Amino acid sequence: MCENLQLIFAVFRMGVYSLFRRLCCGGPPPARPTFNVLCLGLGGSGKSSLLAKVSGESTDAIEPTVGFSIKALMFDSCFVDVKELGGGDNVRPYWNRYYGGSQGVIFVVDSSADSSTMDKCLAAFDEALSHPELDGLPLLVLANFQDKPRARREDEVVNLLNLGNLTRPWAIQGCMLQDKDSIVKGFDTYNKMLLAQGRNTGDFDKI
Ligand SMILES: Nc1nc2c(ncn2[C@@H]2O[C@H](COP(=O)(O)OP(=O)(O)OP(=O)(O)O)[C@@H](O)[C@H]2O)c(=O)[nH]1
Ligand SMILES: [Mg+2]
Repeated sequence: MCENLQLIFAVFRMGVYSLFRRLCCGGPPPARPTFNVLCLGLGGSGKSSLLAKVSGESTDAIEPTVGFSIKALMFDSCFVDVKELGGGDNVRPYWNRYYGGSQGVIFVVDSSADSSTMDKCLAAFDEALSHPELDGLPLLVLANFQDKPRARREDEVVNLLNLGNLTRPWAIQGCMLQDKDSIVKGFDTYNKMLLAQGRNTGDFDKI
């Protein structure tokens, strides 16, 4: 019910934005494709919070995601429908049920996690990325919690996740919940990768 309300609100905002562009800019904006993207990461890595921040929503009372949650994000160049899968130990075994139809993957990492949590993160990352349904899809790693004093830098997370060995297109962005620009920067890079890949849902400016 809450997810439906969020979706309706996002579509309404897109409608208002589209109308505003038509009235003020003397013509329709260029058609934008839509991409279906998965958002993965261990429980508490900050997936829901980062997505809420990009959407301009409050991040004050976010609960652990049970099952999955979908957020429609709107950018100048495209729409990105992000399906976040809860990262708790009792939810991760079911992740692969939700992989079908994805055109990209975002993986959120708590860069400040202790080494045993990082091992768990690497195992979840390797298992997800090696699944046939996610084969070759563009990857964005958000190295979150950069506000924490012991947070690993981007290059350290690159090494920990062995990103250099990947054959798919990938990018990494250090970010923190308190700095929306850092999150948007990650999406700016990622949207260019999605557009270059050319695989989208086939929907263009649905509203
Ligand atoms: N200090 C700090 N706290 C953060 C940051 N990102 C998220 N948090 C906090 O981390 C907690 C967990 O965030 P969530 O967004 O629920 O994490 P999640 O990955 O969606 O977790 P699941 O839904 O259980 O998989 C929340 O209390 C957030 O406020 C960050 O960059 N810095
Ligand atoms: Mg969540």
